[in-house]
Amino acid sequence: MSDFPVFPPGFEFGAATSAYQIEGGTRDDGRGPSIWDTFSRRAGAVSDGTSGETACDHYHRHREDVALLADLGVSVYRFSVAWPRVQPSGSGPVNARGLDFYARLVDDLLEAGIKPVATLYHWDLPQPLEDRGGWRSRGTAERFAEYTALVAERLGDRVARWITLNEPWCSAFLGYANGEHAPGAREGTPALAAAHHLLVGHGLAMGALRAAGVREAGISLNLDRVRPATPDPADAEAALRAETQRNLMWTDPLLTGRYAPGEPDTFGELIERQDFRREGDLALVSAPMDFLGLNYYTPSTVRAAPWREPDPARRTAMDNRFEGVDHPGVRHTAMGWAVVPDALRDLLVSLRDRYGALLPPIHITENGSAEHDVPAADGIVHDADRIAYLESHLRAAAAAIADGVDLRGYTAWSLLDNFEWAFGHSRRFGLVHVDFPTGTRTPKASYHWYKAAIAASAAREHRGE
Ligand code: GBH
Repeated sequence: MSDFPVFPPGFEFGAATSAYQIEGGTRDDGRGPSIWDTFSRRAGAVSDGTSGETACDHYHRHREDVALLADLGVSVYRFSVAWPRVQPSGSGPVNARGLDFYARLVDDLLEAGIKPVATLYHWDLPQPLEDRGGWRSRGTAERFAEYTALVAERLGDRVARWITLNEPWCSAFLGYANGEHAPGAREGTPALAAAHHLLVGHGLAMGALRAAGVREAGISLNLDRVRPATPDPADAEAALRAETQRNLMWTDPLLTGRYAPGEPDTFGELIERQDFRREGDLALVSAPMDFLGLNYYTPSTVRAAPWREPDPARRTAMDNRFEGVDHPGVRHTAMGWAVVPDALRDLLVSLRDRYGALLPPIHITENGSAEHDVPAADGIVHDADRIAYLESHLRAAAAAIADGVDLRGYTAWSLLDNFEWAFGHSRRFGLVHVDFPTGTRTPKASYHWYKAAIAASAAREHRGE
């Protein structure tokens, strides 16, 4: 089986999940409500009308899930801590029973020889904080740092690697600009304030992690490989605006301590005031990180779009004169996302080229595909398309390493079919099939493929190749 993608010794293979997408048990042991509990109840917000109320019931079945990870042979597992379990009202004293759950999970992982990687915020903001403005308000960034300190104090001795935020672009723009994610707002300047406060929250949380003695800390960003649809200069400008909104307005402040140069043009008159920015913020935001987490699924091809000036209520921070177009000639996943593994390699190389020595080592913290999975007569999902997706993207990642990119690990999205946000249970990303609502787990063919790829890599390392 020499055909598996080959990585340097020490490369870490893993799998990833997030709290709201798998845990269920949303009312158990004193957990408070999150913005996703509220948003999921809104008519039409989630396409199949489901919510994370039960999800994979991981809150009660985590032992079984750790056993699946152990059998898979991963060396790391990326999960997220639900803030509403730790602080039901988003601030104040800790809810011990909530934190106990993560302590048990971490102990079980360590016992199975799996390194826990904890994400502190994967979109499940406590509802009481949203009621006080959510990420539009700087107070949420401050509360996030307090919550981070509580979690790190309890788990910092056993969790070596920490991720502050997952994909703040999604929290800011899907949450506060186009309303596709919780809390479902469609705003202009407030969405940009949310983006800034997420970065400030990250910086403050980095400080809290350092104070707790954490040595490996970073952030996970969804970065895009952006290409213009045509050679038309208008499309090139549109691509630069997309690049700024998707990538540079995050990576530039985080890695260089400067705001992205094209940002004012990207948002134009949508930024009415910038008084959410304070002196000293950039120093906070650019606190040195030990790694950059990259979530990658698909590239984006964009073209120029007209400035829409209808109803002022519709002037969200998404109306910024570019729009995505299809990427023809390649397979598309069940999300409708184009499968372009070379774009992952190009993205990794472009990060290295833009940031050079300022770029910390990279971990791919999410990559995977939703497919039209149907169990066959033998009960197994024969997901050849997912295997092809994983294999081609792992090869692209290995190629980037050969190009000189310092890439250290890969956590596949996702261990389990789960609650896929606005798509509910209508999209499946798991290596393990989950039957809803029974929760029965059945490894798919891709799980067995990934297990063999990890084993082959370990065997090669053992032989000293
Ligand atoms: C991740 O987000 C999440 O972290 C994870 O929780 C989720 O389950 C997983 O991906 C699968 O969806 O050009 O406007 O169509 C993915 C974030 C960001 C990926 C936007 C697709 C295209 C946006 N997505 N991107 S658009």
